[in-house]
Amino acid sequence: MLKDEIKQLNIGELKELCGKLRARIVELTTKNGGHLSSNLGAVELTVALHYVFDLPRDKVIWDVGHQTYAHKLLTGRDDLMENLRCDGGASGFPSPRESDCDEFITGHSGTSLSLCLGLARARDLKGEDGSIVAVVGDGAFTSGEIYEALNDLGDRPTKLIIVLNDNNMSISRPVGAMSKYFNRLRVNKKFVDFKSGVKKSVSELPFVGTPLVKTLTFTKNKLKDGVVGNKFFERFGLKYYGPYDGHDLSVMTDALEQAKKSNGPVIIHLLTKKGKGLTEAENAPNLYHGISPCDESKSLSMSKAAGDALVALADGHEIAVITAAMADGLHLTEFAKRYPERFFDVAIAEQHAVSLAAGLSKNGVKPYFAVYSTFLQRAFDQVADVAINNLPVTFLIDRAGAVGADGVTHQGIFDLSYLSLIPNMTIASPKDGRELNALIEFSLHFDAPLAIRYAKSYSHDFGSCAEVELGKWEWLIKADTPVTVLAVGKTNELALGLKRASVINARFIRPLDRKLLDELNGVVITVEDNVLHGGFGEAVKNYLYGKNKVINFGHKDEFCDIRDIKKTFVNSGLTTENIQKTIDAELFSLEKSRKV
Ligand SMILES: Cc1ncc(C[n+]2csc(CCOP(=O)(O)OP(=O)(O)O)c2C)c(N)n1
Repeated sequence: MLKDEIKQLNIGELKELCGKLRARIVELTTKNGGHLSSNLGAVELTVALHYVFDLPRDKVIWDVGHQTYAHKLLTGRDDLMENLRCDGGASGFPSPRESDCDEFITGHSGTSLSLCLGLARARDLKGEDGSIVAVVGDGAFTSGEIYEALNDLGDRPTKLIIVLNDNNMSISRPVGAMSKYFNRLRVNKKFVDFKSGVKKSVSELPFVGTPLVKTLTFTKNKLKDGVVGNKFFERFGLKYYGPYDGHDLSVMTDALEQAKKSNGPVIIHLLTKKGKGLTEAENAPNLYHGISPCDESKSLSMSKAAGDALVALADGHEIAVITAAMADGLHLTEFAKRYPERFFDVAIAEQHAVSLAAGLSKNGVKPYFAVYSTFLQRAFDQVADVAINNLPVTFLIDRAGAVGADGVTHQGIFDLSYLSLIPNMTIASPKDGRELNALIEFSLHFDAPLAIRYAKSYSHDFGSCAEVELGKWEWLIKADTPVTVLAVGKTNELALGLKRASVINARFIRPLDRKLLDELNGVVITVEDNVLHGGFGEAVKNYLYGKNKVINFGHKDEFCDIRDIKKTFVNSGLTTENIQKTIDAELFSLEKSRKV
C-alpha cells in the first residue's frame, strides 16, 4: 500500500491497513531490532497524516525520527525495510537519501519545530503554499530547543502544525513540570471518548451527520478550554485542539483537516499508547522502546559496570547522579531506586544537565552526568564552562565509538576530538568494566573536570588492572621489539592478539603519559575508536614529532553510516590483522635499514 492509495480508502479499510502495518513492524523489529513501542503507537497517526497531507509537497518532520517505520512502509520502502537498521537497508531514522518524503536526517531530540519553522519561513518568503507539520512526542517536548522555537514562532507566527504525540512516556516515564501539565490536559480525555461515542452514533445520519459532529466537536473544545483553564500554548500564539484519541482515525483526520485550513500555527494534542496492539509492549513500553535483534549475542555491559560502580560509591559519599532521560540504557535504575533524592532525571535536556552538575559541584556535592557520547555533543558549551570554572564534574560518556545499528546520527566517534579541544579537561577511557570501576573510584577524589568514555559493551575481561594514577598508562605486553602499540579503551581487545609488538593501555587520553612516551624508541602505533582528526593519535603524533615515527589507526574523518560495529571497525582498518600487517611491515623496513 502506498501513501496515495490511502486517500481512496474508507475508515474500515484504513483500520485494516493499520493492522497490517503493525504486524509488519513487529516482524521487522523482531528480526532487526529497533524502536518497537514508539512505532506501534504512531501507526494510526501516520496513516491519518498521509490521508490528509500530500507529501512531499506538504512536509512532515518527525521529532527524533525513531517512530517513522509506518511512514517508511507507506512511502515505497518496504524492500529497504526488510533490512531495517542493517547496511544496505532502511535507516532507523528519517533519511532523504531513501525518499523525498523525508526532509532531514535526524536522530537527536527536540529539533523538529526549529526545522519546520525554517521550512515554513522559506515557504513564505518564496510565496509558496503547503502544510508543514512537526510531529513531536511528549518526551521530545522536554527538549529546550522546542521552547526556543516556540518563543520565536510566537514572535513571528506563520502557518504551521504541531502534532503532539502524547503517549505519557519518554523512553521511561516522562519527568518534569511540562509532563505534569500534559497530565492536566489528559484529564480531559473523557471529552474525547464522549465525542467519539457521539460521532459513532450520529455520523452515519445522511446530510446532518458530519455538520452535527463538527458542531459537537467545537462545543466540546470550548467546554474543554473552560475546564482546563490553562492557555499555555495560546500564549505562544498557537491554537490548541485536543486532546484527541490518537488511535481514532476519523477524529484525527477531522482534526488534521481543520488544522490544514488554518492560516496560523496550530497544535493538535493526540493521546496515544506506546506499544499499541502488542500486549507485552503496551505493558512495558520502556523495555520495548528499543529492542535488539533476537539473535544478538550477549556481551559484557560497560553501562552496567558504571551503574553498579555508582551504587557502590553512593554509600558513604556525597555524590549525585544525573541523566537526561536515559536511565534505562545507562543502567541507572538501581541507583534511582536506592537513592531517589540524589538521582536527577532532567528529561531530554543535556545542556541543563551539565550546568546542573556544575551547580551541584560548586555547592559540595560530587555530580556524575551519565550520557551517551552523541547526545553530549549539544552541551559542548556547557562542558567548556565546567572546565573554565575547573569544577569537579565527572562525565560518564557511554556509547562512545562506533554504535552499530542506530547509524550515522548516533555514532560516538567524535568525543575524544571535541573534548580534547577543551583546556583543563582530563579524559580517560577504560579497557573493560573492572577498569571503568577503578576510574569511577578514582574520580571521587579528583578535584577537576573528568570525562570517562567507554563503549556500550566489551568482550574481554582483562582480569586485573594497574592502580589508577592521573595520566599514567598501563603496560599490557612488554616485548623486546622496536614497535609499541598504544591502545585506547575498547581497542585494547584488538591489540591483545598482536605479535612482535609491545602493547600499552593508554587509559588517559589527556594528559598523555609523557614520561612513558619520552622513553619509547622506535615506531609507535596508536589505536582508537574515534575519528583520527583531533583524537588521541594526533596528540601523540604532535608530541613525538621528530623523535618517533607514529602511525595512527582510527575512524575516517567522515560521517559514518555503517550499521554494524564490527564492520565499522573493518572499514576503518581497526582489526588485529590489519594492525599486525603494519607492525610486520615496519619491522621489515627497520631490519632492512639496519642491514644497509
Ligand atoms: C538529544 C537526545 N537525547 C536523547 C535521545 C534519546 N531518545 C530517543 S527517543 C527518546 C524519547 C522520546 O520520547 P517521545 O518524544 O515521547 O517519543 P516516544 O518514543 O515516546 O514516542 C529519547 C530520550 C535523543 N534521541 N536525543
